[in-house]
Amino acid sequence: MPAHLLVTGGAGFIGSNFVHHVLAATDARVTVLDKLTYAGNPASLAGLPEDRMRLVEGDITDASLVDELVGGLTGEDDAIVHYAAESHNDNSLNDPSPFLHTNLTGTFTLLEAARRHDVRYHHISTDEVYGDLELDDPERFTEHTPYNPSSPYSSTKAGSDLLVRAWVRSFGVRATISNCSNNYGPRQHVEKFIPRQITNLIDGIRPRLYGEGLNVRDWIHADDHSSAVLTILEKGRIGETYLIGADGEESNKDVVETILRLMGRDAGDYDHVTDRPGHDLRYAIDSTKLRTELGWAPAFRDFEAGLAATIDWYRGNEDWWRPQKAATEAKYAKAGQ
Ligand code: NAD
Ligand code: TDX
Repeated sequence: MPAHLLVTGGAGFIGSNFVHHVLAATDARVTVLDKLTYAGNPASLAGLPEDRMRLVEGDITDASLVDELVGGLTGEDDAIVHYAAESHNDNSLNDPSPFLHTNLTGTFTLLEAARRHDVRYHHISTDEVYGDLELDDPERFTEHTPYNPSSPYSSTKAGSDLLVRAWVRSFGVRATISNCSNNYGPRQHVEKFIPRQITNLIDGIRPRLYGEGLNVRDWIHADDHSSAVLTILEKGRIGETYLIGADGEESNKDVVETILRLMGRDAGDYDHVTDRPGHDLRYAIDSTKLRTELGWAPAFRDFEAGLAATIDWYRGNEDWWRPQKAATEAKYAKAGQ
């Protein structure tokens, strides 16, 4: 059990859910390193115990700051958990440059510090590194699926995973990697699919479906992602990759129709808009290794109940998302989306 974790990107969506989860489930202390980009929000960490959580505003490519923070992880089980990233595919199509800087140079900077100080490192990645599947493909992604990323975002995540593998093999860095499917839950930025549609409906705007909406994503609640990462930190084998998923495949069309129904609207009340260039068709995770080797299982098994709770969260936390909404929609409007 780690005593002290350095969580990069802890003011973002999944990182903040992990910080909440760790503080509730363990006695560990957490230092968050976050640049507070447009996607980082200190309010996501509000109310957490001050004696156990510290937020450091800074860039993961700042080698001297990273060295100082990693040098503070002195316990045998202390660890870096690396969530910080540029995370949105649509943004990566408009301007890939920050994706290379943060996702590649940032990971390199953290790995070098982990190597210098011999600190355990866990790398958070995505199923998008594997490319996409046909709708009727009976196989799902496993740890053995070849890398085949489609977008600037997913290619930089794939590159960062490969850096980790090389640092394990060449320098003996004590690292693990996890590749997770699409997350939903509280505190997700309104640029992402599910929060965008929920907050559109709150604002009286019709949901926007890219293309035909037949693309499939494999949804997992962010809290289940957190419990899986904690399990890997505690029981994972060094050098191994674990896929995280909760058997949550849904087409985008079905998700939009469910959100509309849960929000008391007609299920057909949405618009089709310009498709995403290079849009991956389907992601699907086979998480057998994580479940059988490490004994992990998701707690959120009812997607519709999880969506209903997420809708409630956005209804009850307008102060959190409102400041981002107009600028996000203005960006989409320019792209015809
Ligand atoms: P997010 O965009 O909500 O949060 C990213 C956080 O990283 C923000 O707080 C931001 O301020 C911070 N950050 C960005 N650049 C930084 C830098 N240079 N230095 C320090 N901090 C910086 O992203 P998210 O959706 O929470 O994703 C978190 C991680 O999980 C990413 O690595 C992403 O690839 C991975 N992931 C996401 C999903 C998903 O469904 N969202 C699925 C699988 C994996
Ligand atoms: O308005 C929209 N309409 C729409 O149809 C938006 C914003 C998205 N979509 C579609 C595109 C995707 O098929 O919904 C699906 C989900 O879109 P995003 O929320 O942008 O997620 P995705 O591109 O699947 O990537 C997400 O999951 C994997 C995260 O953003 C990544 O960080 C993670 O690696």
